[in-house]
Amino acid sequence: MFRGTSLAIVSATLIGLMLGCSKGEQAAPSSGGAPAQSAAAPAGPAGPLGTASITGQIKFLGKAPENPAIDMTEEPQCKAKYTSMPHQPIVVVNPNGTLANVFIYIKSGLPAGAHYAPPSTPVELDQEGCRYHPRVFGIMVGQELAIKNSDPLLHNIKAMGKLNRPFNISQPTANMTTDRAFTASEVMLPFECNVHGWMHAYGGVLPHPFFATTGTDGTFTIAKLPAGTYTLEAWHEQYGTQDVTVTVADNESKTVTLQFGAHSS
Ligand SMILES: [Cu+2]
Repeated sequence: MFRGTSLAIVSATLIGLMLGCSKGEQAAPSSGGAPAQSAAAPAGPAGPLGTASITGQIKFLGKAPENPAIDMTEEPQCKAKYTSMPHQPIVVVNPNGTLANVFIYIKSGLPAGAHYAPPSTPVELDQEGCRYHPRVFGIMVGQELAIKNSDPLLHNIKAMGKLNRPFNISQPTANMTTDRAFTASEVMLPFECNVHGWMHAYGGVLPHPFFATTGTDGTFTIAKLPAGTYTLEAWHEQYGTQDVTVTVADNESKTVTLQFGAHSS
């Protein structure tokens, strides 16, 4: 899955803590005890939500590598959507020096046996301009993934899970949507297009709602956590993973800064 064999030297720093400040931006299932709609959701009491949160930023060290260009000559309808040669969005460094498309999630520390019902809203994975949008995303076990084709041409999406059953779906025309869901946790589950070799996406499938993906400001928020000690993992498709342990109390918000960087050699 990873493109580089040598991972960057990375460091994690706990910068400090801010009290009583929970942004609450993380998508989470309603805490109102809404009934689970998914057949994949096992019966049992709802997993605990809390008042703690972990926020942070993924910083990028060094010089951003140039991403491979995509030759879309064979697909003029996609090529026409770009004013210049598009590149694969593998290493996306934001203007503020942070890294986008990093998936951050609670790897361990939740109460054993805790069950969280997936939200009823699907995650959308769009194929537009012969690229996936988003390239990196999180989804809960049992939550619908709405796979959409916004291009007037054939895409064939292939999910290459090891813990989830692989699938291969042909979408020959525009505005087709196909729904799928996943039965097992898997970080990360790769997707690719059989027609366009440059199309790649990665989904983190989790049994709980405590995950986030960095965007244009490189920040993340994981909210509504029960008090506890957690292992937080950050994943990037080129730079691999790094873990950090964070302890939060009720009503506490801690800030974590992680650093990924281009390896120098
Ligand atoms: Cu395609």
